[in-house]
This record gives sequence, structure tokens and C-alpha cells, in this order.
Amino acid sequence: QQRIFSGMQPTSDSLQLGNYLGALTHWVALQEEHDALYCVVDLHALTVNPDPAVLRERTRRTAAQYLAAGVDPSRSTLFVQSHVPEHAELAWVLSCHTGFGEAGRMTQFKDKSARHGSEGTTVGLFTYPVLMAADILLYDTNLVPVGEDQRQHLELSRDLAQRLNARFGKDTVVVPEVHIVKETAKIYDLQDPTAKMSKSAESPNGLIELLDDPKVVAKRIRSAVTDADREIRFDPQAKPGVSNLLTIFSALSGRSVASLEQDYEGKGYGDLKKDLAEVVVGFLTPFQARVHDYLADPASLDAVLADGAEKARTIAGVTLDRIYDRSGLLPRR
Ligand code: AQP
Repeated sequence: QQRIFSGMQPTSDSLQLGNYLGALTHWVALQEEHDALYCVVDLHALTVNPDPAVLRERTRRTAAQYLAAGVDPSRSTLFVQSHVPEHAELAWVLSCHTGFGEAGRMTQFKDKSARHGSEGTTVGLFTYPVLMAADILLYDTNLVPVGEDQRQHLELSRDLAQRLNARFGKDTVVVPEVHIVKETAKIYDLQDPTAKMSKSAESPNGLIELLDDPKVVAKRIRSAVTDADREIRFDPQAKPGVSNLLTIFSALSGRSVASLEQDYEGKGYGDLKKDLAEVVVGFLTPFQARVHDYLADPASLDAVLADGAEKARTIAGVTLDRIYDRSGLLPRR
């Protein structure tokens, strides 16, 4: 069986619809046929210096959202990154194989550091993609399901894997492949349909958070930016706002974009938005109820995570020992 690994940062109380459509729904589908590990990457969230109590709460909330989306702990290994110390240990080794200029070329770092300013930008934000490579390589991962924004980081993981294999022997680590589903690779902000929807968006108005009040979500969809034209047609270049709404509609309803275009021929943007709001709220309402059930029983949630960490460590330990050994570190006795 092919091995899958992916994770999300607990950087917000709620995941957003882009996280769900770009990654989480694919995780759920892939767990059927693969050996999957899904992680709440809390060490990554430290890069933006969160409040400690808030981070702890968000870590549980993120795990609860994975479960509510359908990640099944009897099929997949679900765990918290900091519970498996090998992630941080391998990140150090990989950072010694990463060029300074190479890390500096990461566009997410350039964007985020521009937002935080040079004093607000931590070294952790700079080395973030190296920790991500460690997350992936530790599990001899074959496939990494993510959204389009992670493509460049995945390329770095592949480069690092190839570098390790060239230096220490070709079976040192598995070179991972990226798994990006074209249709939902990038969900856009409702108010700025040229920017990706993001947990840390400056304004919440373009964002659909999975745990938002459904009334607020419906209102945000009704106020989504479209264009002056009246035609409901999928054309991301000319009509980014309408195309984004069609993508979301199609992904959540299972109806193809072509059939939606046909059904809405001659109708107005208001009709499309009203129906889409219903579809989104219809999805969110039971989802939120499931999240609240998981959060109402933190002891069981923590037990699932502890079990996942134990399983993950048995794989991670073997990989780390192999890489330490090939790097020339003296074995501990
Ligand atoms: N808008 C999006 N469309 C499709 N996929 C998306 N992803 C994120 N936004 C979209 C995918 O969701 C996963 C989340 O990864 P992350 O938590 O490491 O953070 P991120 O990629 O930086 O996502 P956010 O929501 O923008 O978080 P913040 O604001 O914390 O940086 C990844 O698979 C990502 O591709």
C-alpha cells in the first residue's frame, strides 16, 4: 500500500473551506486505499508565536474537524506533530542540506515575511518548509495530498529527498509525489477572487470558516464579488468570482460545473448565490454538530491522538535512525 502524509496548521479556531475542498476531502477519500497519516502540525503554528492557551485549544479543534470531515482513526493514523519528536530532529538534519538561497526563494515565506516585517519574521517561518520536508520524509511517504499553494514546498521536499539519496545511498528516503486535485486546487477569497482563501486573511468577509455561524456564511456568499456582466459561466480568467462560486458549488454538491452552467443559463447571480448558500449551509450544519460532539469529549479525543502518536513514532523512529546513521552520527547505546 502506498503511504500518504498530510497536515494542517492549528492557526485558527476553524479551518476554512479552501482547506476542506483543497485537501481534507481528498484525505478522506484516499484513506480507503492507502496507508494514511494525518497530522495537526502544531510546531508549524509556533512560527507565528501564538498565545499558548489558544494554540492548545486550536490543536484539539483542528483534530476534531479532521474527524468530523471523515478521517477515520481506525483506518488512518491521526496525531499531533509535537507528540512525535522525530519531526524536529529530522528537520535539523535537513536544514543542514538546504541552501540558504534555496529557502529564501520560497514564495510563501516572501509573502508572509512581507506581511510580518523583518522584526516580526521569525527564523522558524524561514525554515518552515524544511520542517515540512521532515514531516513527509519521516514516513517514507509516497503521496502528499495538498492544495496548489503547497506545490513549491513539495518540490523542496523532493529535492531534499533526492539530495539525501545522492549523498547517502538511493534507498535512504522515499522521494514523495505531490497529489493536487486540479478542480479544487485553489479556492479563492470571496471578496478578492484573485487571492487564495486563507485562515489568516486580513478581512474575514471573503472567508468561509467551517465553524462560522451558517447565517454569517450565507451572507458572505450573497455578498461575494462577481462582475458587471450577467452570464453564469466558468471562466477563471475573465470571471474569477463567478468561477470560484461554481467550483465551490460543484465540489460540495457533486454536480459538474458544466451541468451547473446549463441549469443557471438565463438566471442571475442572485439565484446562484442563494442556492449555493443553501448547499454550503446544508454541508456546514451537520459538520458543526459532529465537531461539537468531538470537542465535548476531550478525553476521548486526546486518547485518539495519543494512539496515533504511538503508531507514528514506530515508523518515524526507524527512518530517523537510518538517516542519523548514514549521516555519521554515533549510534546511541
Ligand atoms: N484556498 C485554498 N484552496 C485550496 N487548498 C487550500 N489550502 C489552504 N488554502 C487553500 C490547503 O489546505 C492545507 C492547509 O495547510 P496549512 O494549514 O499548512 O496552511 P496554508 O496552506 O498556509 O493554508 P491557510 O488556510 O492559508 O493557513 P494560514 O493562514 O495559517 O497560512 C494545505 O494542503 C493547503 O494547500
